[in-house]
Amino acid sequence: MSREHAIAESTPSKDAQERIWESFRRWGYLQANLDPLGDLAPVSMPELDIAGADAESARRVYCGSIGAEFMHIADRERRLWVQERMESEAPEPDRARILELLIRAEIFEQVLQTRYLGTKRYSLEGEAALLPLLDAILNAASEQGAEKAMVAMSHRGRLNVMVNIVGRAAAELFARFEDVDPRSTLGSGDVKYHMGATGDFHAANGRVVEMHLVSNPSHLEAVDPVVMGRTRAKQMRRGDQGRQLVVPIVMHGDAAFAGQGIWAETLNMSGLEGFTVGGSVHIVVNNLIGFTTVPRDEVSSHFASDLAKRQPVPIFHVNAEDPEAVVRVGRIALDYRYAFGTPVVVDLIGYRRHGHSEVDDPTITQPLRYRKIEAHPPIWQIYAPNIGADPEPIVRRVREELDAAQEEAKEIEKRPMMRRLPRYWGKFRGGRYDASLEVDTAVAQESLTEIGEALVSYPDGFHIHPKVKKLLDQRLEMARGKRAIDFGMAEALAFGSLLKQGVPVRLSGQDSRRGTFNQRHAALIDIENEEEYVPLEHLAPEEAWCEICNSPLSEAAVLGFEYGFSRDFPEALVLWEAQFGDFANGAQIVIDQFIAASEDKWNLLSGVVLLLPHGYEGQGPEHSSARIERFLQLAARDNIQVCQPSTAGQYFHLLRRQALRSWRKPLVVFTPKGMLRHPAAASRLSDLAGGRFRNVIPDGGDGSAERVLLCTGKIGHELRAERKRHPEGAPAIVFVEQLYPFPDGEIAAEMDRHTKAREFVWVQEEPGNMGAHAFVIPELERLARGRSVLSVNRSMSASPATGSGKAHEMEQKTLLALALGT
Ligand SMILES: Cc1ncc(C[n+]2csc(CCOP(=O)(O)OP(=O)(O)O)c2C)c(N)n1
Repeated sequence: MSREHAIAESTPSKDAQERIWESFRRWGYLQANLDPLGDLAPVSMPELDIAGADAESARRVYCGSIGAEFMHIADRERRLWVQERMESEAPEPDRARILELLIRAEIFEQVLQTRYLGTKRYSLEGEAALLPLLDAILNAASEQGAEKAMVAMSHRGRLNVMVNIVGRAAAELFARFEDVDPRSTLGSGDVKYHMGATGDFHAANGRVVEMHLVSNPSHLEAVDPVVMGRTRAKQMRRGDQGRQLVVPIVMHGDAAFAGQGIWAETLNMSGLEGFTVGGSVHIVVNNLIGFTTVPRDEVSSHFASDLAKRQPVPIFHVNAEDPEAVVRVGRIALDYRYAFGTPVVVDLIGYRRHGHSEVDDPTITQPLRYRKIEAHPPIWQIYAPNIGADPEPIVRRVREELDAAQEEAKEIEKRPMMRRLPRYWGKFRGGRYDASLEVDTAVAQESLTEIGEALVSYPDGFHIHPKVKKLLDQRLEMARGKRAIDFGMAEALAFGSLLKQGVPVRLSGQDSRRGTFNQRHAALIDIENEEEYVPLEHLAPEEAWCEICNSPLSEAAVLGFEYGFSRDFPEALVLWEAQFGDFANGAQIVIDQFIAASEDKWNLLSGVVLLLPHGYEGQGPEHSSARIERFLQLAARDNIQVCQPSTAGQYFHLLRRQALRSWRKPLVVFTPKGMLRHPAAASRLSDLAGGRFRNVIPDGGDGSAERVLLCTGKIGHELRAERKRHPEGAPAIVFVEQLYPFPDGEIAAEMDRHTKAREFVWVQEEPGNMGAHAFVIPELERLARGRSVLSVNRSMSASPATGSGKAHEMEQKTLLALALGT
């Protein structure tokens, strides 16, 4: 071998050096030392079987306690940013602070364990480094100018975080371990590890970051879109700087992160204009177990965090037993969020010292791992000698503090912890309905015409689609009272009039800008250049803001987001639209756990509106029913409103009522499909210029009918049309426009008015086991005072509707014939 050759081998060329480093940047995380217990074995990577000084340097950076996954990010600037941070010297950590937090985390759990033996607390032990991690993230956030952190997390370590990071008093928490006076909470409230909390985080720079830990249900990850919606609302309240000022931080379990689809849906929304919050920080509190299930049964890939790689999001795996690395990663993650406005993931790999909860014995399912864990000391006992510190005085001090807090807890009144609403909720209220809430929802005819004219206008030179032009021409006639108003126009006038009154409007749903049924056309599209013009945004200089967004093809996350948004923008009309009402069941967790129950569980209000296209039109099992029965089953104590407006005018008043009343209750609206433009459902301009939403609309008769048909929605129009063909002894028809809160006074009055009526018949298109039947019949029987109550419906069925158009028609005919006795 020549001398030159030997030199070339011992000092690789720049290119060769670069190739070595590139290998470690790309694959190093797979061989990093990430698991304190060594169960997550490094992956064998031939690409990293390299010797030499460069390889050793690169290995130190990329295969130590931090495994950085970032080479899947296409944007070079972002890769270089991570590379630069990884390859530069780690800043000097505040070791005393780290030790203090590690001790606080562990001693807090130990005190709970000894004082409240047998109570579930979902200990953080084994992942105590979460506290220094959050501390580092929040300190960095404060330096970036954050004044508020919206924090979401599930059960694991929640109580610990509440006290040691969010800033709630330990005494207050201990008081709740003693449970509450049961008389104060019968039928409501929630367990302590689901409740939200607010507090202050005092950053090292002397500033305060307001902490808002969001209330959440047991359903793992369901809170993800909610916290994003809430963050977006809080950011919008703060104007242009909102994304800098409010930062979301979300913690996930490893099993939930890998398994729950709603999180994947939420992540997909992160870069969309209508939904972005300018990036979020995610922490997988990865104890390599989910209840009793080990990683090989919970995730198909090496890391539970792999889902995040669907997007150009960096993932930092870090060994939870190297707290200095943890703190370093926290800072990098937070800074990345601020630099690029995308999500970022920290995968904090530790273990779970006890069972899933403390009453669970994990040695039954993982005997070997738990033998290891039992012999493993708590992290502070490892870290303190490493940094040459004596932990005992700190341990003693923390114990004394907690002992004092427990004494104090005995004096605290044991009432359920219900949330107090922020100041912007001052004008609004929840609770039971009362008539004094009603407001005028009519809009003067001239104003409607003026708004209507603006709604059909677009800039000079805008190339409008001929079909849209025709629709706008029709809308102009509607605005001028020369044509009956259809649902699309009624909605546009409701939105437009609210915006002019200063009420913001936000609507999202699949294809909602145009409208699934071609009925909305909120955005006009120039056919030459696809530029968009939204007339609702150009009504008047001082109008409120308006966002009408096409959503991604998700129900759970989008509805969760809008629910969250509504929670922090009560003065706005916030709507979510399902493509067809059936699809709302994809969001059932959000409906059950947040929309129906959050006032009851947490005293948290929302005025979110669900628009659910509903009606039997022969389109098959999945495009017919928005499952009225499900919403009515969820209804109790005036928790939601369930309505089906049968005319455009009713829809107009209903939307305005929702925004203008001070009562903030979720509103479920069954909206029409085929009836959207049907003359029978159209209204006059004067219907919008006068009156208000009517819960009950009697149709026909002077009170002399012998039969009274009660119904809701489209079937009422069909009954009317059929009745016209058979006028002999025709029954009266009563449209029930609001199903919940059930308008019993108005229905009773209508029943009483029909003194000759022998029977009252509930008529519905849905099978007998669906629709409003089960809810309405007992109510009608109660009000009928002995007169007979019957029903006409499709026969009981497992699926909502037939797949055959012809069968549908036959069924519908039979239904009408039975109802009308023809
Ligand atoms: C949607 C949902 N399914 C099931 C459960 C029941 N459950 C509660 S915790 C848990 C395990 C969670 O494991 P992981 O996400 O890894 O968090 P860890 O408890 O280990 O911190 C399960 C299955 C739940 N709460 N939510």
